[in-house]
Amino acid sequence: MLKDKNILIVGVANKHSIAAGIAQSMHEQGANLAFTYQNERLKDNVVKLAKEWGSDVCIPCDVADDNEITEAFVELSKVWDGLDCIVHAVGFAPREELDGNFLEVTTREGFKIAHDISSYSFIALAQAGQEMMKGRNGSLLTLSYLGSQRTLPNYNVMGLAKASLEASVRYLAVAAGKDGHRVNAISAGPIKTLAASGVKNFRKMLSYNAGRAPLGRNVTTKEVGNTASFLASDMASGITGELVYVDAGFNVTAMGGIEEAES
Ligand code: NAD
Ligand code: 0WE
Repeated sequence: MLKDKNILIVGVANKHSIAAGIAQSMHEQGANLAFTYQNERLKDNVVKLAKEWGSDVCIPCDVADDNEITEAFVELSKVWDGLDCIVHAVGFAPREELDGNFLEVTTREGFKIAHDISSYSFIALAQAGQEMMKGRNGSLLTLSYLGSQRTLPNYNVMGLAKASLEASVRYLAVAAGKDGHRVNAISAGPIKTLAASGVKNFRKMLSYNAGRAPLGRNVTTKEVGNTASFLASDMASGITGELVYVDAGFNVTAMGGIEEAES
């Protein structure tokens, strides 16, 4: 589905990352892959994984830094003469923001960081990638979560950042549409990744979601990856500005746990 497509994946930390499931699927679909890594600590992980996906293109890029973003595309343009797709699988808020009452734990600085890393960075990558994507009818993809649309305990300021990210998918779809590019997001169900580790009650959240989802289970990074492959492929040439749920159907339900309610 992705033969001869050049795809940059931002957000691999380890083999459990959603970005790793996306890379695995896109590799199987014949894509040429390149990767960025956040810092030196993650470099060896990413280099080793990239090799398994047939890639030796691994470039440092902390998305908090404009110069690193610019420099990453300078490096990428040395190995590829064009780019068909950017996958943005990055999200971060300071840990203290994600534990406790929203009204009590939210700070100006935490709000700023969450929105900068989790939302603005997608726009920054889209801008920096424009030159290499010219004339290729490319696609931009990001990862969101239901906490953008509904409240749940502790997701807090990340919910606001994801709402902002989803709105920017729509604005970017219009802005990049004039060049023939498509912009979409996948809203994934909860998955045990590095970003999820250390989140209070995450195991409980997984079993809560599995118990209430129409499919009666959680999703895998590979399932998210397969949807990413579809959205990046020409099979999805009519889809842009869209949010696709890959969550075993959890988001369409309500009254979960009714069996346990008092009558
Ligand atoms: P992960 O920890 O494997 O990936 C998060 C990535 O963000 C890491 O690779 C990390 O290096 C990168 N990152 C953070 N700050 C960065 C910075 N300043 N510069 C560059 N990279 C930075 O976790 P994941 O769950 O795979 O997260 C990927 C995306 O999926 C995130 O946007 C997350 O919000 C979203 N998501 C996760 C879940 C879940 O339950 N795991 C569900 C829905 C959506
Ligand atoms: O988007 C995410 C992960 C968000 C995240 C997680 C962390 C933990 C470690 C962002 N920043 C940080 N910063 C850290 O220091 N998810 C969808 C997974 C997730 O995270 C939650 C969830 C779910 C689901 C946090 C609280 C409640 C639910």
